[in-house]
Amino acid sequence: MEMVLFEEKGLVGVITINRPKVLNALCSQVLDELNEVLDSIDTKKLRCLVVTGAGEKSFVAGADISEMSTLNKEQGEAFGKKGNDVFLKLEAFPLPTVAAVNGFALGGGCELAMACDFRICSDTAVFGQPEVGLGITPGFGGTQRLARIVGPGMAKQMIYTARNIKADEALRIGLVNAVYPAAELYAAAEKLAGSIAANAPIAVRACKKAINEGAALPIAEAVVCEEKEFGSCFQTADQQEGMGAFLEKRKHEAFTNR
Ligand code: CO8
Repeated sequence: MEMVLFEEKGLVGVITINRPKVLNALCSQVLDELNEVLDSIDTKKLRCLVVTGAGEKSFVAGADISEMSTLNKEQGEAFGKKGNDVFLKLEAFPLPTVAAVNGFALGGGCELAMACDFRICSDTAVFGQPEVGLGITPGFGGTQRLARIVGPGMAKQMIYTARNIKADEALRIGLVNAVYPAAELYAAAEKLAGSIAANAPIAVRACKKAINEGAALPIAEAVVCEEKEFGSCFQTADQQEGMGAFLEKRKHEAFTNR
Protein backbone atom coordinates (compact mmCIF):
# COMPACT_ATOMS: atom_id res chain seq x y z
CA MET A 1 0.00 0.00 0.00
CA GLU A 2 1.34 3.43 -0.87
CA MET A 3 -1.71 5.62 -1.12
CA VAL A 4 -3.58 4.41 1.95
CA LEU A 5 -1.69 3.85 5.19
CA PHE A 6 -2.93 1.80 8.10
CA GLU A 7 -1.57 1.86 11.61
CA GLU A 8 -2.72 0.22 14.82
CA LYS A 9 -2.47 2.32 17.97
CA GLY A 10 -3.57 0.04 20.76
CA LEU A 11 -7.24 -0.73 20.18
CA VAL A 12 -7.60 2.02 17.57
CA GLY A 13 -6.84 1.67 13.85
CA VAL A 14 -5.85 4.78 11.89
CA ILE A 15 -6.48 4.93 8.13
CA THR A 16 -4.59 7.75 6.38
CA ILE A 17 -5.24 8.72 2.76
CA ASN A 18 -1.71 9.39 1.58
CA ARG A 19 -1.34 11.47 -1.61
CA PRO A 20 -0.40 14.80 -0.07
CA LYS A 21 1.06 16.22 -3.33
CA VAL A 22 -2.45 16.28 -4.81
CA LEU A 23 -4.15 17.02 -1.49
CA ASN A 24 -5.05 13.32 -1.08
CA ALA A 25 -7.35 13.27 -4.13
CA LEU A 26 -9.18 9.98 -4.58
CA CYS A 27 -8.01 8.14 -7.68
CA SER A 28 -8.99 4.52 -8.50
CA GLN A 29 -5.88 3.21 -6.76
CA VAL A 30 -6.78 5.01 -3.51
CA LEU A 31 -10.27 3.51 -3.65
CA ASP A 32 -8.84 0.02 -4.30
CA GLU A 33 -6.33 0.37 -1.47
CA LEU A 34 -8.99 1.67 0.92
CA ASN A 35 -11.11 -1.36 0.04
CA GLU A 36 -8.15 -3.68 0.72
CA VAL A 37 -7.32 -1.98 4.02
CA LEU A 38 -10.91 -2.37 5.22
CA ASP A 39 -10.85 -6.06 4.26
CA SER A 40 -7.61 -6.59 6.16
CA ILE A 41 -8.61 -5.00 9.50
CA ASP A 42 -8.76 -7.34 12.47
CA THR A 43 -12.24 -6.50 13.79
CA LYS A 44 -11.84 -8.89 16.73
CA LYS A 45 -8.82 -7.04 18.05
CA LEU A 46 -9.50 -3.40 17.14
CA ARG A 47 -12.39 -1.38 18.54
CA CYS A 48 -12.52 1.93 16.67
CA LEU A 49 -11.19 3.44 13.43
CA VAL A 50 -10.00 6.98 12.73
CA VAL A 51 -9.92 8.11 9.10
CA THR A 52 -7.72 11.07 8.19
CA GLY A 53 -5.56 12.60 5.45
CA ALA A 54 -1.77 12.93 5.20
CA GLY A 55 -0.19 16.36 5.54
CA GLU A 56 -1.38 19.53 7.16
CA LYS A 57 -3.44 21.02 4.38
CA SER A 58 -6.01 18.51 3.30
CA PHE A 59 -8.19 15.65 4.44
CA VAL A 60 -9.19 14.78 0.86
CA ALA A 61 -9.70 17.47 -1.84
CA GLY A 62 -12.13 15.31 -3.82
CA ALA A 63 -12.09 12.64 -6.44
CA ASP A 64 -9.13 12.90 -8.80
CA ILE A 65 -10.17 15.45 -11.43
CA SER A 66 -7.33 14.43 -13.80
CA GLU A 67 -8.56 10.84 -13.80
CA MET A 68 -12.22 11.85 -14.19
CA SER A 69 -11.74 14.46 -16.90
CA THR A 70 -11.72 12.02 -19.85
CA LEU A 71 -14.34 9.50 -18.67
CA ASN A 72 -17.34 8.71 -20.87
CA LYS A 73 -20.85 8.20 -19.42
CA GLU A 74 -20.36 4.49 -18.72
CA GLN A 75 -16.94 5.00 -17.18
CA GLY A 76 -18.32 7.88 -15.09
CA GLU A 77 -21.08 5.67 -13.74
CA ALA A 78 -18.59 2.87 -13.07
CA PHE A 79 -16.26 5.26 -11.21
CA GLY A 80 -19.21 6.46 -9.11
CA LYS A 81 -20.08 2.85 -8.30
CA LYS A 82 -16.49 2.07 -7.34
CA GLY A 83 -16.49 4.92 -4.83
CA ASN A 84 -19.98 4.13 -3.57
CA ASP A 85 -19.14 0.46 -3.01
CA VAL A 86 -16.10 1.30 -0.88
CA PHE A 87 -17.93 4.03 1.05
CA LEU A 88 -20.88 1.69 1.70
CA LYS A 89 -18.39 -0.83 3.08
CA LEU A 90 -16.92 1.87 5.33
CA GLU A 91 -20.36 3.08 6.44
CA ALA A 92 -21.44 -0.45 7.38
CA PHE A 93 -18.04 -1.39 8.81
CA PRO A 94 -18.57 -3.22 12.09
CA LEU A 95 -16.22 -0.95 14.05
CA PRO A 96 -17.23 2.63 14.88
CA THR A 97 -15.48 5.17 12.65
CA VAL A 98 -14.45 8.78 13.28
CA ALA A 99 -13.32 11.09 10.47
CA ALA A 100 -10.59 13.48 11.65
CA VAL A 101 -10.86 16.19 8.99
CA ASN A 102 -7.56 18.05 8.90
CA GLY A 103 -8.14 20.54 6.08
CA PHE A 104 -9.97 20.39 2.74
CA ALA A 105 -12.88 17.93 2.63
CA LEU A 106 -14.27 18.70 -0.79
CA GLY A 107 -16.42 16.59 -3.10
CA GLY A 108 -15.36 12.98 -2.59
CA GLY A 109 -13.49 14.11 0.55
CA CYS A 110 -16.64 15.44 2.19
CA GLU A 111 -18.34 12.22 1.02
CA LEU A 112 -15.62 10.06 2.59
CA ALA A 113 -16.00 11.93 5.88
CA MET A 114 -19.78 11.47 5.71
CA ALA A 115 -19.40 7.69 5.26
CA CYS A 116 -17.81 7.66 8.75
CA ASP A 117 -20.04 7.51 11.82
CA PHE A 118 -19.24 11.11 12.70
CA ARG A 119 -16.74 13.84 12.03
CA ILE A 120 -14.47 16.12 14.03
CA CYS A 121 -12.27 18.70 12.33
CA SER A 122 -9.48 21.23 12.65
CA ASP A 123 -10.22 24.95 12.69
CA THR A 124 -8.59 25.02 9.23
CA ALA A 125 -11.06 22.54 7.70
CA VAL A 126 -13.11 23.45 4.65
CA PHE A 127 -16.10 21.41 3.53
CA GLY A 128 -18.03 21.52 0.29
CA GLN A 129 -19.54 19.74 -2.66
CA PRO A 130 -18.07 21.71 -5.59
CA GLU A 131 -19.18 19.22 -8.27
CA VAL A 132 -21.77 21.32 -10.12
CA GLY A 133 -19.01 23.85 -10.77
CA LEU A 134 -17.16 21.04 -12.58
CA GLY A 135 -20.23 20.00 -14.56
CA ILE A 136 -21.05 16.85 -12.58
CA THR A 137 -23.13 15.81 -9.56
CA PRO A 138 -21.65 14.60 -6.29
CA GLY A 139 -21.01 10.95 -7.10
CA PHE A 140 -19.78 9.16 -3.99
CA GLY A 141 -22.97 9.50 -1.94
CA GLY A 142 -23.02 13.29 -1.43
CA THR A 143 -26.55 13.84 -2.71
CA GLN A 144 -27.79 11.24 -0.23
CA ARG A 145 -25.65 11.44 2.91
CA LEU A 146 -25.35 15.24 3.10
CA ALA A 147 -29.15 15.58 3.06
CA ARG A 148 -29.46 12.96 5.79
CA ILE A 149 -26.87 14.65 8.00
CA VAL A 150 -27.69 18.35 7.62
CA GLY A 151 -31.23 18.15 6.17
CA PRO A 152 -32.37 18.49 2.55
CA GLY A 153 -32.63 22.31 2.53
CA MET A 154 -29.05 22.94 3.67
CA ALA A 155 -27.72 20.06 1.52
CA LYS A 156 -29.43 21.41 -1.58
CA GLN A 157 -28.10 24.91 -0.92
CA MET A 158 -24.53 23.63 -0.47
CA ILE A 159 -24.72 21.36 -3.53
CA TYR A 160 -26.51 23.80 -5.90
CA THR A 161 -24.27 26.74 -5.00
CA ALA A 162 -21.04 24.67 -4.77
CA ARG A 163 -20.09 27.03 -1.93
CA ASN A 164 -17.43 25.84 0.51
CA ILE A 165 -18.00 26.27 4.21
CA LYS A 166 -15.49 26.65 7.03
CA ALA A 167 -15.23 24.64 10.23
CA ASP A 168 -17.42 26.95 12.34
CA GLU A 169 -20.28 26.73 9.85
CA ALA A 170 -19.85 22.96 9.53
CA LEU A 171 -20.23 22.79 13.32
CA ARG A 172 -23.29 25.05 13.28
CA ILE A 173 -25.14 22.91 10.70
CA GLY A 174 -24.21 19.62 12.38
CA LEU A 175 -21.85 18.33 9.72
CA VAL A 176 -19.12 17.98 12.37
CA ASN A 177 -19.43 17.31 16.07
CA ALA A 178 -16.46 19.36 17.26
CA VAL A 179 -13.70 21.70 16.03
CA TYR A 180 -10.15 21.68 17.43
CA PRO A 181 -7.05 23.82 16.84
CA ALA A 182 -5.22 22.08 13.98
CA ALA A 183 -2.29 21.00 16.17
CA GLU A 184 -4.67 19.27 18.60
CA LEU A 185 -6.89 17.38 16.13
CA TYR A 186 -5.07 14.02 16.00
CA ALA A 187 -4.69 13.81 19.77
CA ALA A 188 -8.38 14.67 20.15
CA ALA A 189 -9.34 12.01 17.59
CA GLU A 190 -7.27 9.36 19.33
CA LYS A 191 -8.65 10.32 22.73
CA LEU A 192 -12.21 10.17 21.42
CA ALA A 193 -11.57 6.83 19.69
CA GLY A 194 -9.96 5.54 22.90
CA SER A 195 -13.02 6.46 24.93
CA ILE A 196 -15.24 4.56 22.46
CA ALA A 197 -12.81 1.62 22.51
CA ALA A 198 -13.10 1.38 26.28
CA ASN A 199 -16.83 0.57 26.08
CA ALA A 200 -18.26 -2.89 25.50
CA PRO A 201 -17.48 -3.58 21.81
CA ILE A 202 -20.42 -5.90 21.18
CA ALA A 203 -22.77 -3.22 22.51
CA VAL A 204 -21.10 -0.35 20.60
CA ARG A 205 -21.29 -2.33 17.33
CA ALA A 206 -24.91 -3.26 18.01
CA CYS A 207 -25.71 0.46 18.52
CA LYS A 208 -24.06 1.29 15.18
CA LYS A 209 -26.04 -1.43 13.41
CA ALA A 210 -29.34 -0.39 14.99
CA ILE A 211 -28.80 3.31 14.18
CA ASN A 212 -27.66 2.66 10.58
CA GLU A 213 -30.25 0.03 9.70
CA GLY A 214 -33.07 1.77 11.55
CA ALA A 215 -32.45 5.08 9.75
CA ALA A 216 -33.78 3.61 6.51
CA LEU A 217 -36.93 2.13 8.09
CA PRO A 218 -40.29 3.36 9.40
CA ILE A 219 -40.10 3.77 13.21
CA ALA A 220 -42.19 0.66 13.99
CA GLU A 221 -39.73 -1.49 12.03
CA ALA A 222 -36.70 0.45 13.22
CA VAL A 223 -37.43 -0.30 16.87
CA VAL A 224 -37.59 -4.01 16.00
CA CYS A 225 -34.00 -3.63 14.72
CA GLU A 226 -33.13 -2.13 18.08
CA GLU A 227 -34.86 -4.95 19.99
CA LYS A 228 -32.80 -7.54 18.12
CA GLU A 229 -29.52 -5.72 18.75
CA PHE A 230 -30.48 -5.12 22.39
CA GLY A 231 -31.24 -8.83 22.84
CA SER A 232 -27.96 -9.83 21.19
CA CYS A 233 -25.98 -8.15 24.00
CA PHE A 234 -27.41 -10.33 26.77
CA GLN A 235 -25.47 -13.33 28.09
CA THR A 236 -22.27 -11.83 26.75
CA ALA A 237 -19.35 -11.71 29.17
CA ASP A 238 -19.21 -7.92 28.82
CA GLN A 239 -22.93 -7.48 29.67
CA GLN A 240 -22.51 -9.67 32.71
CA GLU A 241 -19.39 -7.81 33.84
CA GLY A 242 -20.89 -4.35 33.13
CA MET A 243 -24.11 -4.99 35.04
CA GLY A 244 -22.39 -7.08 37.72
CA ALA A 245 -19.94 -4.26 38.44
CA PHE A 246 -22.79 -1.76 38.77
CA LEU A 247 -24.68 -3.99 41.20
CA GLU A 248 -21.53 -4.67 43.21
CA LYS A 249 -20.74 -0.94 43.26
CA ARG A 250 -17.30 -1.39 41.69
CA LYS A 251 -15.65 -0.25 38.47
CA HIS A 252 -16.03 -2.80 35.70
CA GLU A 253 -13.02 -4.78 34.48
CA ALA A 254 -11.76 -4.04 30.96
CA PHE A 255 -14.30 -5.30 28.44
CA THR A 256 -13.15 -8.33 26.47
CA ASN A 257 -15.38 -8.28 23.36
CA ARG A 258 -16.99 -11.54 24.37
N1 CO8 B 1 -8.04 16.09 -8.18
C1 CO8 B 1 -6.81 16.10 -8.72
N2 CO8 B 1 -5.82 16.92 -8.30
C2 CO8 B 1 -6.11 17.77 -7.31
C3 CO8 B 1 -7.37 17.81 -6.71
C4 CO8 B 1 -8.37 16.92 -7.18
N3 CO8 B 1 -9.60 16.88 -6.64
N4 CO8 B 1 -7.36 18.78 -5.75
C5 CO8 B 1 -6.12 19.30 -5.76
N5 CO8 B 1 -5.36 18.70 -6.70
C6 CO8 B 1 -3.96 18.97 -7.01
C7 CO8 B 1 -3.79 20.25 -7.79
O1 CO8 B 1 -4.06 20.03 -9.17
C8 CO8 B 1 -2.36 20.60 -7.49
O2 CO8 B 1 -1.55 19.78 -8.30
P1 CO8 B 1 -0.22 20.44 -9.03
O3 CO8 B 1 0.66 20.88 -7.88
O4 CO8 B 1 0.34 19.31 -9.82
O5 CO8 B 1 -0.72 21.59 -9.83
C9 CO8 B 1 -2.17 20.13 -6.06
O6 CO8 B 1 -3.24 19.20 -5.82
C10 CO8 B 1 -2.26 21.25 -5.06
O7 CO8 B 1 -3.50 21.92 -5.29
P2 CO8 B 1 -3.60 23.51 -5.54
O8 CO8 B 1 -2.34 24.05 -6.09
O9 CO8 B 1 -4.87 23.76 -6.30
O10 CO8 B 1 -3.76 24.01 -4.02
P3 CO8 B 1 -4.49 25.33 -3.53
O11 CO8 B 1 -4.15 25.49 -2.09
O12 CO8 B 1 -4.24 26.48 -4.43
O13 CO8 B 1 -6.08 24.98 -3.64
C11 CO8 B 1 -8.02 23.59 -3.41
C12 CO8 B 1 -6.63 23.95 -2.87
C13 CO8 B 1 -8.97 24.80 -3.20
C14 CO8 B 1 -8.53 22.39 -2.61
C15 CO8 B 1 -7.92 23.28 -4.92
O14 CO8 B 1 -6.88 22.34 -5.12
C16 CO8 B 1 -9.19 22.70 -5.48
O15 CO8 B 1 -10.12 23.43 -5.73
N6 CO8 B 1 -9.21 21.37 -5.71
C17 CO8 B 1 -10.32 20.68 -6.32
C18 CO8 B 1 -11.46 20.56 -5.33
C19 CO8 B 1 -12.64 19.93 -6.00
O16 CO8 B 1 -13.27 20.48 -6.89
N7 CO8 B 1 -13.00 18.72 -5.51
C20 CO8 B 1 -14.13 17.99 -6.01
C21 CO8 B 1 -13.72 17.07 -7.09
S1 CO8 B 1 -15.11 16.29 -7.85
C22 CO8 B 1 -15.50 15.06 -6.79
O17 CO8 B 1 -14.92 14.86 -5.75
C23 CO8 B 1 -16.62 14.19 -7.19
C24 CO8 B 1 -16.75 12.96 -6.31
C25 CO8 B 1 -17.59 11.94 -6.94
C26 CO8 B 1 -17.01 11.39 -8.18
C27 CO8 B 1 -17.97 10.51 -8.91
C28 CO8 B 1 -17.40 10.09 -10.23
C29 CO8 B 1 -18.37 9.73 -11.24
